[in-house]
Amino acid sequence: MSHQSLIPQTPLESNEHEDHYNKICKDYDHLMETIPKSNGWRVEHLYNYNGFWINPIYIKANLLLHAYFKPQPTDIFLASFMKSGTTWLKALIFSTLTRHFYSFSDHYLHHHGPQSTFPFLDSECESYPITDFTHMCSPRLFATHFPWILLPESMASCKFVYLCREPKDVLVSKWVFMSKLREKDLPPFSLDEAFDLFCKGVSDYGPFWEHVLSYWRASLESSEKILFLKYEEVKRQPEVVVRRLATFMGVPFTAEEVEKGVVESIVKLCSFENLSNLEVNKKGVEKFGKVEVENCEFFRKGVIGDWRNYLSDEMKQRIDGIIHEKLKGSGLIFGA
Ligand code: PAP
Repeated sequence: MSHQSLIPQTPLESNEHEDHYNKICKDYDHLMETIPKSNGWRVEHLYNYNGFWINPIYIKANLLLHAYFKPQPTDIFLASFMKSGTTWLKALIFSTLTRHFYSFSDHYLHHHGPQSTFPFLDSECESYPITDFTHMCSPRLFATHFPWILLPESMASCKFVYLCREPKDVLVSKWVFMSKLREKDLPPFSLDEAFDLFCKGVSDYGPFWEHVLSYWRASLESSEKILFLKYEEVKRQPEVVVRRLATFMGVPFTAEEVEKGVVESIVKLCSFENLSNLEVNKKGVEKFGKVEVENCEFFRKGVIGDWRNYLSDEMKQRIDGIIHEKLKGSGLIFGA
């Protein structure tokens, strides 16, 4: 037993901890009474916290994240707006980083859902004390849906992979997902309502365009720290993206690995067709804080352009017009 562990925690120290946490709770209660709220997708209301529409649970989580999360310089964060393809990128990043530990014929991902490979920071910080991540090996992988500007400055020295996706596909994917998870005592949530809210910027972690732009601008300022990816480019050239990811994370593929087809094996392992047909992703369940989600909900169609089956021409024009206006001058275009 170390000398340190023989020293009891003094009452003063524990009071200080408690005071600090109580202050956060007070700040949170005050916020809930003062900041604007609007209709939610899964829960009754979203609140406008520093310009972003956030589920109240994650506002509290954000306060706790700022107060207690201790990033390490080697941490790698996967950030995305909901339904941009996070599950896919989790699988690709995890299997790239761990390629020397698992065989492709009997892989971790054959038995565990991709969600399990990255703690979801937003849920892990939901309650006090927040999860202690000190047991995780380096590099630690975390996922978050928080926009760049809602993250503590201490995280800016870490590496981020940001994944975005064409907004009409995001909207449809999110509406289907959130409708399924919607709290049972709430009225049904129509696509028309979801569409209108999305166009007004009101959806979890929205406005969509502010979320994407927050990381886009940060990536322009520090491209060695933030790798900005698009779902559509991963679809088009998965091998190229996997090689970029590996280099970005500091574990580039050797010529021998390339020769042996390791990149192709990773892409195949993580493909929609492969993952969505695994037993674990058909039957398994993942817990995010208090919310349980069946793994199959993270695999719907996995295609580009499914919005055409849901949105009218008029809806397309309205959303395209908004996105065009919001992204004007940023240099960012979707789907390319
Ligand atoms: P999350 O925000 O809840 O984590 P996320 O994984 O980002 O969800 O998005 C899910 C979308 O990615 C789904 O899109 P869809 O509704 O348009 O079908 C899902 O099908 C898609 N997806 C999941 N895994 C893959 C994959 N391996 N390849 C391509 N798309 C995938």
